[in-house]
Amino acid sequence: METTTTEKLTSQQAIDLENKYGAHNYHPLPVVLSKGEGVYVWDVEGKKYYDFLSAYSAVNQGHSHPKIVKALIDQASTLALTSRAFYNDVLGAYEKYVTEYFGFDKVLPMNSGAEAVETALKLTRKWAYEKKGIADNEAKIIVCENNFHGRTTTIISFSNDPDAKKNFGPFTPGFIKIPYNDINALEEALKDENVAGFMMEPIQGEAGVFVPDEGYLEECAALCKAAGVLFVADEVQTGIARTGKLLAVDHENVKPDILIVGKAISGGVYPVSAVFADDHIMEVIRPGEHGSTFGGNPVAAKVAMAALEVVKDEKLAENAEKLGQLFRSEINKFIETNDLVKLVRGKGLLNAIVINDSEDSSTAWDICMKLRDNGLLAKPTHGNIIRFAPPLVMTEEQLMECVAIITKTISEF
Ligand code: IF1
Repeated sequence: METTTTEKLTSQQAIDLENKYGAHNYHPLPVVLSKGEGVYVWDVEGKKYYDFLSAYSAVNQGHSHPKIVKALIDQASTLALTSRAFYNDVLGAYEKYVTEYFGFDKVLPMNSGAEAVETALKLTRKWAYEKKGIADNEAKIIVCENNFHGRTTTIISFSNDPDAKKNFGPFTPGFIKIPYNDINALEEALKDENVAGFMMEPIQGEAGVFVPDEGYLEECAALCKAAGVLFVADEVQTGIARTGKLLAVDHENVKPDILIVGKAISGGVYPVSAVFADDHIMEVIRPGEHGSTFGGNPVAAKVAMAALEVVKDEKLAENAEKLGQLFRSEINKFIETNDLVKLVRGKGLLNAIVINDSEDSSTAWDICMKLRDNGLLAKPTHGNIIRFAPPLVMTEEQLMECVAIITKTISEF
């Protein structure tokens, strides 16, 4: 099949190209997208869909938000990349804007979520040696079972997902795993003098949108403070208004010692991530000790400022809170009439339903295939759990239409 990259591809041609020339590191739902705008995406045949995945919560502001795309085009046409070997006229302004926006003294700009998580781990360890006085190479970081923090070798070292770690060893030592949402387990683990930090997701996304008990975050923060251990919140997926507040920790008035954000900080227009901390922590990183070619580049900086302005201007957190309540109440009504859905859970517009079938059944996948036919795109996280996370710009009318599509589709099973 001779296909130049310019002529219009059919869906099958596009799939065949990916299959032949791309690593098979994903198993995508068979739909080939070619356009995105707001809450909608279109496939190459022109069929329109509601996007209920939002690129794993990276396009909270809606696909290709005009204000964010304009920031990208304007800066890319002016000065795209200087590296940090030199200063530029954008980075400092961005660092001021974004540290005030999230309430921290300093930011260390990176690109992907995993890079920001790795940065936070290195920062936590360095702080432990230089400020807490833990013996060299003895620092330990507590993490939660069923975590997802990215795909680098160190990060999968503390994963318990066999698919994420099989045959990628040897692994990085220095991590202690405890059950999620178990404050006693954290209290116990904190007795180890060599603990430097506790890193967690305020809601476990990939595990299946597990929302911890009310007060869990506050108790974690208090125990870490009492133990002289850094509380590290990974808000790569839960941040940027997704759960009905700017950050998921804001539901409990908790300020982590280190905050990690990614994904929607750029509105899905450009890879941007960031690590925030106050001076007494961030000062342990000195010139030449950490960095990245694209970290904090002028395009990333302008795009992120535009994306964060949209969050405030369009009141996305408030909208996510309101529509999330509506979504869960509508699905709960449906659950009373249908035994295929066990429950719905989540916060704001980060929700998931659990299908009443075995973990290894294909029911969740089959439902997502039917949802696709009915004009809504979603994908199972694990086994029998389907995540529902539309862009936060959705209207109540659009949400109700999506609830109708979801309930009608499941009723037909
Ligand atoms: C995939 C989902 C998975 C994250 C949290 C760090 C990262 C992520 C809490 C790393 C990334 C993405 C990765 C993507 C699927 C998606 C995901 F939960 F969001 F659905 F896998 F868990 N911390 N999550 O959720 O950020 O390096 O990807 O920018 O790997 O398939 P990244």
